[in-house]
Amino acid sequence: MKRSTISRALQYAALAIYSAGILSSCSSQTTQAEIAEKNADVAPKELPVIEAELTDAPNVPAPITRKHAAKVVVKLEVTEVVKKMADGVDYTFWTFGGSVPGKFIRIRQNDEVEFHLMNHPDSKNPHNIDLHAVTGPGGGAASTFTAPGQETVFNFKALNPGLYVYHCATAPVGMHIANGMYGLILVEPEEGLPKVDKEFYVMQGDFYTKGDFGTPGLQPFDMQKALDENPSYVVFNGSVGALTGDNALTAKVGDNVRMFVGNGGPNLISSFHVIGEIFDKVYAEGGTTVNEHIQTTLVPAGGAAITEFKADVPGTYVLVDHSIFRAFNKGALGMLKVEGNEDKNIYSGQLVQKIYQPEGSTVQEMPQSKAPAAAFASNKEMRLELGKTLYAQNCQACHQAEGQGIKGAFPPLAKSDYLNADVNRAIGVVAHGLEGQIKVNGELYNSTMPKLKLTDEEIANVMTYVMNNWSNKGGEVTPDQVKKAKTTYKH
Ligand code: HEC
Ligand SMILES: [Cu+2]
Repeated sequence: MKRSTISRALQYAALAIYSAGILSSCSSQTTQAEIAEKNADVAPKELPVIEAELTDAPNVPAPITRKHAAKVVVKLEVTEVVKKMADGVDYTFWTFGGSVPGKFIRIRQNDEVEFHLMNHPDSKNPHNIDLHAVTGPGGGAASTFTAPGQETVFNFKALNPGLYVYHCATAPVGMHIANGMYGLILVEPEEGLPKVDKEFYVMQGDFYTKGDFGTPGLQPFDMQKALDENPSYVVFNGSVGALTGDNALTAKVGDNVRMFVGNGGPNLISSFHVIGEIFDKVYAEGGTTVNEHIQTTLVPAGGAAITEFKADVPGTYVLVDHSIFRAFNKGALGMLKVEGNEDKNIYSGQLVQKIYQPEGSTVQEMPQSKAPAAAFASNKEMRLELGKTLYAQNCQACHQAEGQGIKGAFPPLAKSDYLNADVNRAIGVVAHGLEGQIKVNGELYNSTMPKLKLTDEEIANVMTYVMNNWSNKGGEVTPDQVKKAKTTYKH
């Protein structure tokens, strides 16, 4: 606040000097451009014209280094595309630029933007855009109603710095947003943002599908669930797993990491948190107020925040909406993998590990699975098919989409030596739950696997699926085998 007031005062002073004819041969181009800017009413302005670099999440365009305003041309194309929502689950997303969230737009305060909205000829619906960075009716929506195969253009001046959401505002607005029509536009302050080592684009959204979480196939939009604000999916960057496993964000120890975090909604408010980190800085609500030492920051629907922290120690840091069922059961989970040297002063790792078992400790129970009871497999092919869905619904939240697990918390099922050494013992684990220490692929786990109320048939299907994926040893598990294994491995 203070800095920009000072810089503005300096500009006005420069302007006064310029007008008085004292500063006749101004040496810096920057100052001249800024003066031309402030002098807009008097002299016609000649801003340099630049085409904006647009990026797909999690990438962010390069920081702006120019010290003057520009005329920035933004060309954004709307497409309606079928893409992955989760493994085996597809959805028809409506997008600004081909993916969810829409392209990241980066401009500078006082830039003049010439905004082009193109709607692909193959689209089935008209669309428009409301940019929260725009001062004017509808944030641009009033000027950009665009039918398939059409293009509209309007200009705006970026008066306020900050991180802003943009979204479609065509009726039914809720449905356009629910289908993924949102993204972020950053208006850098004139003095720029402090330099950091890594910048990422992360945007949350809630999705409403006819089938519940994990139900395979192309899923249609469910208006009733949207009205009830009861999403089947809550995800970062448009799909379950968009930021996990091979798609995880990466950084090195010592990096200052900045995340531009947005929330498209349409309904939910995000309690954005990174497990194992503290935000050194949060630009609250994407504005200029900086809060320090924040654990969880609230990102409203249609709002944003800029978070920053230094990656002090290596490890996998998990991005979540801390409304935690959304993270572990609806997809709102991402990862930042930090590589580099340990610092035992900051984090020691486990120092002690021993049995603590007071009386009466029991294995937890989980509610009944939602798999259709009628599903019955008569051969291995069907088992694999049904098992895949059962896995997505009952196991994936912990053991992860590719069975890779989460180090230190959930053991891998992929290439698991524990599993492959004795399938019947593993069936016992699925049937009865498990607590106490086990070693999987050289790593110790001492946690609790809940008892899942699955039928023998369901266990046979899910175990067949697990055994035939991720480099496990294959084979078919039958309900009869489950029945026997359950009694052999009872604890
Ligand atoms: C709530 C989290 C959770 C869910 C859901 C879950 N597991 Fe586990 N699972 C665990 C944990 C934790 C362990 C290790 C338990 C321990 O440390 O004693 C484990 C252990 C296992 C093991 C033995 C270790 C290994 O890696 O081979 C198998 C096999 C297994 N789970 C299969 C499944 C299957 C199949 C499902 C779904 C039907 C499932 N689990 C659902 C948390 C879970
Ligand atoms: Cu739209």
